[in-house]
Amino acid sequence: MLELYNFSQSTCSQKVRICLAEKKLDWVDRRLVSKDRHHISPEYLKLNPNGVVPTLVHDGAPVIESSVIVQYLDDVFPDPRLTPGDPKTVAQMRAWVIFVEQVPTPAVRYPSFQHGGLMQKFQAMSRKEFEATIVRRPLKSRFYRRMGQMGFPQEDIDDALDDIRKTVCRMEIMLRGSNPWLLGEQYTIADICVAPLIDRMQDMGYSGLWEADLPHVTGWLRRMKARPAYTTTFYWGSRLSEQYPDIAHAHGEEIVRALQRSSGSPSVSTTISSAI
Ligand SMILES: N[C@@H](CCC(=O)N[C@@H](CS)C(=O)NCC(=O)O)C(=O)O
Repeated sequence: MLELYNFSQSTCSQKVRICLAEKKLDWVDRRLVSKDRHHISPEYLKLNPNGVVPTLVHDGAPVIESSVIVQYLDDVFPDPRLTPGDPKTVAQMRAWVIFVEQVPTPAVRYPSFQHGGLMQKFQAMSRKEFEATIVRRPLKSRFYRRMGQMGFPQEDIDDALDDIRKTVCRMEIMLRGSNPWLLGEQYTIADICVAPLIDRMQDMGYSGLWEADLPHVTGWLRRMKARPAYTTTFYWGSRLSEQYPDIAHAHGEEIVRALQRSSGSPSVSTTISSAI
């Protein structure tokens, strides 16, 4: 039996849900609610000591870390295969998965918390309640403390958008030529692991980070969204804008600053091999 402990709106959870849907696997949706702190309850911490979602439980055995989970699923349920056959391309895929974990995954959290309605929850708390909540996070206390109850300094948001811009520039290079997917003809874990992050940025009104000058990224996102597994994953309520309709209000100035910063960076002109 497969059980997935997840949040509907968590990008890491969405990554695993896409993979499960692509493989047409039956799974039990153990949906946790962040505001009720299910993910830091003593029972859940026994499954995932990091106090984060997702966690897959396969026949009673927990598997944690979304990138590990999708690779585990591909090992155990190889139909359809989401890993390339050629070891050199597998190495490229793994390098991309690490890049996605290190660069855009943390970056997307900054605007998500700042503009994604999540701040409202923290602003409504007393200082004492806020401290009591964040101190219980095994890995995230520093992130929450930096955010505080009033949000991140603009400099943090600008740095995060710079990292997203670097990501889409790398994707543009990977997609050049006639590649429909990031590693070529085959749709792989490389596509799955970054898709919920780009979807989130679009949902929050940041598609200006790629739409004007990175047409391959725009085409790739369209192809991703056309996949049935994608529609299953993003059921109603799993996008922030569905809960917080005001989220996508103009971020024009932030986007302009990110594009200006990126125009001086070498990312678009580098070759694919140095890009990942
Ligand atoms: N590296 C972990 C990161 C998981 C993660 O940060 N999950 C977020 C949701 S996307 C979470 O559970 N946050 C809980 C919190 O902020 O307290 C993975 O990929 O599974």
